[in-house]
Amino acid sequence: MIEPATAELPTVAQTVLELQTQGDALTEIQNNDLLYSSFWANIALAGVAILLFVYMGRDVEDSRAKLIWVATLLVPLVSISSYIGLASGLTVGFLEMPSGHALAGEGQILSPWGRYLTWTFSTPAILAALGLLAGTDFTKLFTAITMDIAMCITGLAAALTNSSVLYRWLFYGVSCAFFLAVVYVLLFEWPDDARAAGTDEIFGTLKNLTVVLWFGYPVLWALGSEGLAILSVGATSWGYSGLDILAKYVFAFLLLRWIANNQSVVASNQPVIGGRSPTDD
Ligand code: RET
Repeated sequence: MIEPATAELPTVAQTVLELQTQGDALTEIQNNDLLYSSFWANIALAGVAILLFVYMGRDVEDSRAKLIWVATLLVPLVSISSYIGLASGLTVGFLEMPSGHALAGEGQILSPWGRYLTWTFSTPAILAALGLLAGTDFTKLFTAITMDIAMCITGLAAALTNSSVLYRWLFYGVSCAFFLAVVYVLLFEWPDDARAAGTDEIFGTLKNLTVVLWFGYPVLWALGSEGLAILSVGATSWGYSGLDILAKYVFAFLLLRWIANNQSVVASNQPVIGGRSPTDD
């Protein structure tokens, strides 16, 4: 009795799934030179960065300096995993865009959603390194990191929502609000902490680099294939890969070089957990 219904189901499911297998994603990625190179440039760079950063940290002895080094090393480690996920098709899907979106009615649009997911791990590592460098307290570190994770998850939601264009932008707006909370901590809370910790010079450089580059991501989202689709899927992907190269590898290199030469400065600060010491006041 139920046979006719169940017999029909696989046909429908198959039709949907056939368009969405990892193999199809891989073929589409490999056929798009711009997209494929944007992934592989980062895999190669992350590999080189991991080796270089391990080497640069070889003489770091102090436990506080080591913690900053591990947080920084996590950035290319997460990145290489993230980009292998994208290049292989594992974390790439196809979406029909809702009406009102520039790509509505153009069939299945490739969505590299794995990016937003893996930022959930890489961006907290960047903020942990920066917060530890500034010698901030647990409350501010917790605030920055949780707001940042919320930004990434709601960014992922914005990219994957395809019921309505309005809801895509609503998630985008919520993600931007979380982002502003992160920017607030970076611009108005941590500089004072860094001054007290004696790390203000390097912190200032890294803070400026971070704030300027991080603003590029929401702008790119809005202009790219997920948003207004002024840029193609491949161009959007290269945009993110370019920002990633500067925001991750240049950032991490500058930080590690400084840490390797100034261990005693960070070592003299009190641990983040447990708040500030009386000497900080
Ligand atoms: C999205 C879209 C929604 C609005 C905002 C975004 C911000 C993303 C940022 C990403 C930073 C990523 C980095 C990755 C390094 O591994 C999600 C694009 C505000 C700021 C630095």
